[in-house]
Amino acid sequence: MRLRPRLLAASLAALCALPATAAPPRETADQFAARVNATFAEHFEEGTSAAWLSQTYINDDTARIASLVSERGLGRLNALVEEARRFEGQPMSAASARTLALLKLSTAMPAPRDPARLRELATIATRLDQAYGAGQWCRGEGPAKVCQNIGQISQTLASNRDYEAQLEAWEGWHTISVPMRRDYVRFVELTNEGARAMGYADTGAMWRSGYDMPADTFAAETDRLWDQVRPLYEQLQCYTREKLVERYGRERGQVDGMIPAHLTGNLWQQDWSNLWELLQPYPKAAKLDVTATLERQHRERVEKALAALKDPTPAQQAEAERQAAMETAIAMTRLAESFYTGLGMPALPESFYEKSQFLRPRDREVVCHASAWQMNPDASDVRMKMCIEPNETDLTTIYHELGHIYYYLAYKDQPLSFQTGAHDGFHEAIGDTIVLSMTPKYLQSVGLVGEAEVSREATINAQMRMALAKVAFMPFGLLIDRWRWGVFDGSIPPERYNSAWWELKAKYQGVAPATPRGEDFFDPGAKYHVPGNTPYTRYFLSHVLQFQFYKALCDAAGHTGPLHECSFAGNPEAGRRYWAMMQAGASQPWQKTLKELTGGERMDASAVLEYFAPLKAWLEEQNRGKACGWPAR
Ligand code: X8Z
Ligand code: ZN
Repeated sequence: MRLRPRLLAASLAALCALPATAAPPRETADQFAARVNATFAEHFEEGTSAAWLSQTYINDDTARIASLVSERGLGRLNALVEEARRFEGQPMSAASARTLALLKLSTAMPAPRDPARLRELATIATRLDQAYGAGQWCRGEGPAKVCQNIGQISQTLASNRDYEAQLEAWEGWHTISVPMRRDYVRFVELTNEGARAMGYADTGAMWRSGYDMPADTFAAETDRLWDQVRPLYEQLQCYTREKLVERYGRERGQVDGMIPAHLTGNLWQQDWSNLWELLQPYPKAAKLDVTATLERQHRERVEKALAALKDPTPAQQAEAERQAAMETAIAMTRLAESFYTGLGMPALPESFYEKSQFLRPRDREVVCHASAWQMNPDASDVRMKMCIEPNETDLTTIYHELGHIYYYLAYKDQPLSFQTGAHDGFHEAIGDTIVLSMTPKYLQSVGLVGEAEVSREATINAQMRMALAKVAFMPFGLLIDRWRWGVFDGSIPPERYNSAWWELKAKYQGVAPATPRGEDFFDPGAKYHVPGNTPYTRYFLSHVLQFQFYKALCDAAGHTGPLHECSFAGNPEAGRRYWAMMQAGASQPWQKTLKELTGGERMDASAVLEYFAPLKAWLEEQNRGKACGWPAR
């Protein structure tokens, strides 16, 4: 998350920044901007350390410390924002003006000024975050009680194609958020109070203001981009639905033309890669089973570790398996790192490997949702936090997280207030752009798939593989904040939280629950970014931007031929241009940064459409004669 950690880091640092001392009597605006940066720096590490601990050791003590640090930080931010008003209209450098403009936006959690309500907000936010991290689905009572965590539930959805087993797992995970609802209602009231005190209509309006353009213009931009990609998504939805109908029958394989929520191999229907067996266009052409390779490599490590032990005790056996899991996770991370260093970027500091969390710990609860952290102002301490399993999704997530990490490393010499993405979608797009370069040829070159085959069938297979991750995601990337924008502006009141959620799921994704989901549930809370309060439109934007970045870097690498065939792996010129973009951070409006890389200053999905043109034509052919679409669109 932009880094939700980074964001969090920025906000905490920002906040923690307010010195108790009064401002110098004749401080100029430029001096004030410098003081903002200095106070950010002074309090940066207490914020990141407290947040890191509360996510990697979930308990009441770490919650207390994280809440307290957050409370102080948000209080300091409020004070700085108040002070900044003194400088409105005064002469100052362009950089200072930008620092002051970014100040209010340095948190996603605007806080009330009233100290009691500020404390309440900080406490609720930490509690929601930890509740998600510790979330478990339990059945049975007493000694017969059996619980599953998100990793185990996700594994069922990923690999078990039995209708009932998937439904049970999906419903099971959605029990974890029922108790969050009360806290969330209050959370909304409190952040809205904070947003209004800063001059915004509500928290959603504040979030929409972070894009170097008026908030309303920004909202309209997201509509425009969605209109560009919707026809492609609708073809994919139709094809997938029909395959599910073939597999489960018309009664159970669809709901009013929509895809049943528990049948996509993913808890939130945001990534359909796990349906590969069902959806692969040409089963006989080029195998692209990266997960199978990673699993095999992992099994070999386990066998090797076990072979070294004679008559191991169960404890020794568990230890050997754990060691092998760690080796696998590190090998996957080193592979991702080598893509970046292959572009000419620096190696990760050794401390990254020492301090990151790669596996789910065996002795405590943690937030497993992947994230990347800049722990200190000079980015000498950067970390990743994941619970890595040997599969393709986790591999691409590592490439994604390292995108955040390399952004931190690239902009570390900027003043702290510019040490963030050109906008948050840029931050999310860095690693994903690299994932687009993971073509069958690249995968073969790193030993993850066999001989890369060149044929129309192989192309369509490769395109489908990408589309199940990227195209399937797009409406999901949009709808989370469509829901939150409505929640924050009051058009979705608490008594409609769940029904509005499913209306949006229907409208954008063409996805529906198989069983009734009334207001006794709180299904949005079962998605990390809602209890974690990470804005989500960034991921939608990223899914557009990453194709623009990719195209520009392919051009820089001298690629000719169809866009989807390009990999800029190992190309120093692409690496140089990418790094230069990242170094700018948020020091200038994103439009300028985008122009420097791509030549254009608007976000635009035409590169998405260019990339997927072969698949779109193929899908249209497959869907011919089918009644595509769904009434709730
Ligand atoms: O949250 C993430 C990353 C961390 S920034 C793992 N992503 C979104 C999600 O998982 O919902 C990456 C893609 C979308
Ligand atoms: Zn991310």
